[in-house]
Order: sequence, then structure tokens, then C-alpha cells
Amino acid sequence: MIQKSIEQLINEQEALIVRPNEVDGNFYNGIYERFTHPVLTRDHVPVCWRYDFDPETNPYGEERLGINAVLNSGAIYMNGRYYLVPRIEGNDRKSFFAVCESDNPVSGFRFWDEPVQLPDTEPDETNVYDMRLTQHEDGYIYGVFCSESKDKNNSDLSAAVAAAGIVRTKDLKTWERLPNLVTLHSPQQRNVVLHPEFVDGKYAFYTRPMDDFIDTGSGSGIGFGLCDDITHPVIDQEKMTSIRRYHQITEAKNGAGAVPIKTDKGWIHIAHGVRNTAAGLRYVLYCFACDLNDPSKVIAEPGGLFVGPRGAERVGDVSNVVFTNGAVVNDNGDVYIYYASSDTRLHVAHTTLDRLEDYVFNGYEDPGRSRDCVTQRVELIRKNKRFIEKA
Ligand code: M1P
Repeated sequence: MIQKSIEQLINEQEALIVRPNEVDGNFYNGIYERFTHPVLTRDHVPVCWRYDFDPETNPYGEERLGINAVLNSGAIYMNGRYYLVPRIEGNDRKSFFAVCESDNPVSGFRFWDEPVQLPDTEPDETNVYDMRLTQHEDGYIYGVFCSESKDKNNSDLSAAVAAAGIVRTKDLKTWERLPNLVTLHSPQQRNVVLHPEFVDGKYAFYTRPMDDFIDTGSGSGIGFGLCDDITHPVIDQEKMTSIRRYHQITEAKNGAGAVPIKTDKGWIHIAHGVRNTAAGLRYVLYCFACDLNDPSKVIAEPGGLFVGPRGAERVGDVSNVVFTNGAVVNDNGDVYIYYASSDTRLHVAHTTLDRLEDYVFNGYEDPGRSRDCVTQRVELIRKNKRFIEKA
């Protein structure tokens, strides 16, 4: 039997944390770069969160509170540093949050000493996950996350209710919990994102109306609603923004992802779209932009997927999934998109504001039918001829 010492466990983890993360040279699309290694995995979670180091109570040095996955992460850039608040899922299936910090956007992320202890104001809440971090113009950093409870009105053991939980902080250390968001016309909510600016003097949320815990049912896409008072958050009207469409990547469902990024041309969203397949649901990322003066209005939506699962990313607890709930822009206009693969580990992709804006505003729209897609592609091939001749 091999029994690792505390020192060995700590040293191995340190080597993982400081490992350089290079751009993956096997991938190129001109839009963004992928990286060789994930930025966070279950092995990055401090060993003292998992092992009982007391030989009296743990003579074999066993992992007592194992971690199954580190995935979907909120992200902010603040004072030259990168902060992630990922979803950490224990072996017991319960998720929780923790703050990780680095001065490097693609590696070196270290967990703070202890996980976030959310104020326990929702007695029925069983699970929490997928926090979006919004640096709001009111001066707070808000965390909006899924607050999941058992559906007491349904005898099915798996029946659950998803709501949007809200916390706020100024330092990522002290968290004030606000009441869960109430949407008067939508029974359930997940993937809710707080817009960073006031709209008509109100707090603005991107929502995802759902009839049920998994199926969005009549919910036709990503919604948008305003609320007067964030300390008693109620949305009485939801307008639709980016909607689901037949035979597009959003057919089964979609949801807002990273907090929208402000550019001169509009608010850029990096969201997820889901379609159903014989192998189960397939999640990919896609982009759209909303009007600067009316952030409920979609003004650009390039067709197709922006990031899809590739190679090893395709396999995990929930295979064939990429998902984002955090992206940051640093002082140089670099954009880092933190995305999880297959609900198992967290990666990063890099682009720049200019490239992202070009992709979103000049990308081709999905024409909706194979016939028209061929026409679109043939036009591109013919246009390219003269450039190939010159090359
Ligand atoms: O398993 C894939 C994702 O499923 C959910 O997203 P959605 O509500 O759009 O179906 C979320 O639970 C997310 O955490 C998860 O990654």
C-alpha cells in the first residue's frame, strides 16, 4: 500500500498550481485561443479540505471529504488580479463556492483558505451552483446563483425547484444574502445574470424562464426584466432577448452565461445553447449582442457555436457539455473566457475585445436552412478565389 505524506500531497498540488499553461497549438480559428491545461480541477482543491490529517482518526490517510468536480465559475478582474468563484461539487453531489485568485489569467489559481459560507437564509435550499459575479455600478459585487430545493408539491423524488439566489459583497469575504429573485410569470429560474448597469434607474436581470427544473417548457429563450429594489427583488415582466430556434444550437434551451461585456457597439453576451441528440443534451457556447441603450434588444447574433467541446473536453460527468458563467476583460483589452467542460473541470479561452467584437458583429447569421447555408458558403468560396490566386 502506498500512503502519501502530507508533505507529498502538498508538494504535488503545488506543482500542479504553478504548472505553466501554454496556448494549445493544435487549435486555431482566428477568433480565440485555447490552452493546454484546465485552470482548475478537483486536484486544485486544497488537500486540507479533503483529507483528515490526524493519524488518530485517519490511520490510513484516506480522503474523507472528496471533491468530484470544479466547474462553472463566476469571474472578475479587480486591481490587476483575476478572481474566480467556481462551483465545487463534493463527492456527496452538493455544490458550494470558493474564491480562487491569481495574477495570471490562465494559471496559478489558488483557493483562499476556506470555502464561502453563504448566509443560511433559505431553509429548503439543498444545493447552490453557477454563480455569476457582477461588478455593479452601485459599488457592490453581486453573486447570482442557482438555489435549488426539493419540489414539495411533487411526489417524484427528483422533482426540484430552481430559483435565483442573490448575494452581495465588496471584498469577496463578507457576503450579504438578499432574498431569492421572484419572477411573477415564470415558475422556475436558472442562469440568471445581473446586468452591470442600471437600466431606466432599475436593476436589470437576464433571466431564463422555465416551467420545470430541466425543461424550459414554454420558456422561449433568454428573458430580460427590471426590478426596482434589489433588496426585495421582484420582476413582474420578462421580455425575450435571444430566443430558441428550431434546428439551431439553441433548439432545446439556452441561457445567459458571462456577465455582458460592454463595447462601443453593444453589450456582448457569451451564452449557452443546448440541443438534444441520441447521446443526450449537447451544450455549446454562442454569442449575441444587445443594444447599448436597450439591453433587452438583440442587435447581432452570429450563427452557430462559438465554443464547442473538443477532444478530452467531451468526456466527463455530463459529457458533451461546455458551459460558461464568467469572462473578464483586463486593462489591455484581453478577454478571458472561463468555461467548464462536461461538468468536470474549468478551462480558459483567450481573445481580445477587438476580435470578439468583430466575430459578433461581422460573423454570418444562421440562415436557417441547409439550402441557404450552402449558398452562404459558396459565396464565401467564390469570394476567396482571388485571394488564393494571389497567395
Ligand atoms: O449539465 C449541463 C448544465 O446544465 C444546467 O444548465 P441548464 O439550466 O441550461 O440546463 C446547469 O445545471 C449547469 O450547471 C450545467 O453545467
